[in-house]
Amino acid sequence: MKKEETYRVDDIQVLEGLQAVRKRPSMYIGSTDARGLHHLVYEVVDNSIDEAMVGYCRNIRVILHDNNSVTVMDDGRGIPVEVHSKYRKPGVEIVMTKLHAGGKFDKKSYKVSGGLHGVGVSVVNALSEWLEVSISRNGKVHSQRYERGVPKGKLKVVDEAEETGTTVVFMPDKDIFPEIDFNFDTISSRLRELAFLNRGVKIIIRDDRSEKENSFQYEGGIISFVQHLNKNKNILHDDVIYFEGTKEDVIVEVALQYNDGYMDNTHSFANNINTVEGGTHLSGFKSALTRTLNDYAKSNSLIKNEADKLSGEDCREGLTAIISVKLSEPQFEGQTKTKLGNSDVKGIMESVVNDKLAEFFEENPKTARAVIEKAIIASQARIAARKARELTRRKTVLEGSNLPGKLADCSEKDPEKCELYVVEGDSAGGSAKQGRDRTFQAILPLRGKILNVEKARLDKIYKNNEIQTLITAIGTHIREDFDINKVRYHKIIIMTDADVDGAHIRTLLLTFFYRYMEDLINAGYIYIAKPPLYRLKKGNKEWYVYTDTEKDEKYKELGESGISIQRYKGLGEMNPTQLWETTMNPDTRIIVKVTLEDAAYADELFTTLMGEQVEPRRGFIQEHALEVVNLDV
Ligand code: 0RA
Repeated sequence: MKKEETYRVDDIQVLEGLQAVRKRPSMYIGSTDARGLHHLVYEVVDNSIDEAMVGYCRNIRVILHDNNSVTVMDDGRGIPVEVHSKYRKPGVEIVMTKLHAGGKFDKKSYKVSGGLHGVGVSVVNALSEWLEVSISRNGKVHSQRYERGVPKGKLKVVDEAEETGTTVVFMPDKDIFPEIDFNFDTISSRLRELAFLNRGVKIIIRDDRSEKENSFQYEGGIISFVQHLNKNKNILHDDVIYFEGTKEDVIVEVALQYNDGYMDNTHSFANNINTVEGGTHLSGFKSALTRTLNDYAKSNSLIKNEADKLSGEDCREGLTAIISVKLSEPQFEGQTKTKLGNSDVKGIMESVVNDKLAEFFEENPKTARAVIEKAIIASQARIAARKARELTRRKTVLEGSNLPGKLADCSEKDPEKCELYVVEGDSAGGSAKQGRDRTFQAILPLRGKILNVEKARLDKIYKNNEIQTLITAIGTHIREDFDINKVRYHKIIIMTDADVDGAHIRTLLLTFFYRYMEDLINAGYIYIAKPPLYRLKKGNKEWYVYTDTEKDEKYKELGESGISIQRYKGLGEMNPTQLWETTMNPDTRIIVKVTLEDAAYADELFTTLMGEQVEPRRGFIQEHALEVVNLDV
């Protein structure tokens, strides 16, 4: 074959590869909604992070531009520009146009390749209206432009360079993504996570649209991460317990610190990917933790007989932990490809934690004692909770699964069509009952504030009336008994007043759902109703408006004179017809789905809002009283 022909064959393959990406983008980035769109940024950043992981890059900068293009810049070695002997093209062009060509030059790097990441920057290229890459390397700046993945001209030298590094600017293709609006907070919180996970790397994000800017750099790495997660909690010991180890080329890092709360706040990562479904690293950690605590407790006579053995849950009550592993060929499994499957990692993690935690306890007996006393109390509470739970379940069996008297149920029985309005107060509950469409809308009025589950153990939660009512009405049970197949409504809508008390009750409810029925949120069944703030009237016409901005706009449109305005302070001020029209009629109402983009952030949020320390909470509630803070994306 002549040279020209091999060239052509390669080019055709490249085009076919990128064409496949454009044809079925979801196969490569999961979806083309906001989530998929944001993965483009993460993919490019991951490449810079890889460069940082092998020790060559210290600074990464992300810029969100006015026109929704994005710049990702790093000071790594620069993508190779040298011509590749087989493909007869500069390395960068291969990286940009061939699927999975990312780590080609560098076998021993811990490539991020889990879930939706690690598909390669060529996928971003294929899905961009245009992309420009500039590389500073070998004393020159080299630059090339692509449109929808196709090179527009060759790689050219455009300047002299003193340093090295890579800059990628891309414009997501509107033919692929219905919305190309990037969310600063979403990207920012992922970048912060990456900065925690990669000690010392400085990551700056700037938003040209809003002039917001954040800079993240943590010399403490995951120690800083744990301190950050515990910052509003009462800690049981001052220093974060930290260890790292490398075995069979797997790097293991663990940081942990106990607080006086009741939740397990452990987050696991593999190659910087948040393994929300857990996996072998997490199970290795859990079993080593349980074993080490029990061994220490036994040998120091803190527990006497086999029956008092601490369970895994006892050992993790009030625990905040980050476990992070880096390995060269991670296997990601599970529904969302966020479960680490490599079986050897369990033993590696276990032996690192067994050895080093036991050693730490021997050297720090005060901390060991505080941790184990906490676990012993947890174990006693667990036994009490089991009794309470058995009582609740027996009651359900004896009395049949009687629905609570306060619930005004709907007549439809297919959960998919049914909605449950959880309403603040009896008076609004009364209006909602009269105003609703009873075929598919059920109403559950809640009296006063519900129990703050952040500050109560399971046994108390089982005994609380409002919570029992909620559990029975929804039908799924909670925690280990939770069964999503028993859900009675596919829309559970929280309807509270648009004031600070309403925001508080809403947060109490969200905290309960997050801590005890998290899969309802994951399934997308939890919503928040947005009642109007005002009713405007001019002549015999009237309008409901939902925000102050909307109100101002309406005023401009109508002129100031002759308008009467009513501000709704509470749902109770609306009569049943108004409540139906504004907040319950599916054709006109506004409801917002609650999602959990970032579990670590959600935890922080709920701790701040509902946890022990009063001062940060006050600031937070005032700051965010009337919005749901990142939960509704
Ligand atoms: C492969 C090899 C080398 C660097 C990179 C890839 C690299 C890729 C990206 C993507 C964004 N920033 C990046 N920085 C570096 C190094 C080859 C060598 O110099 O030996």
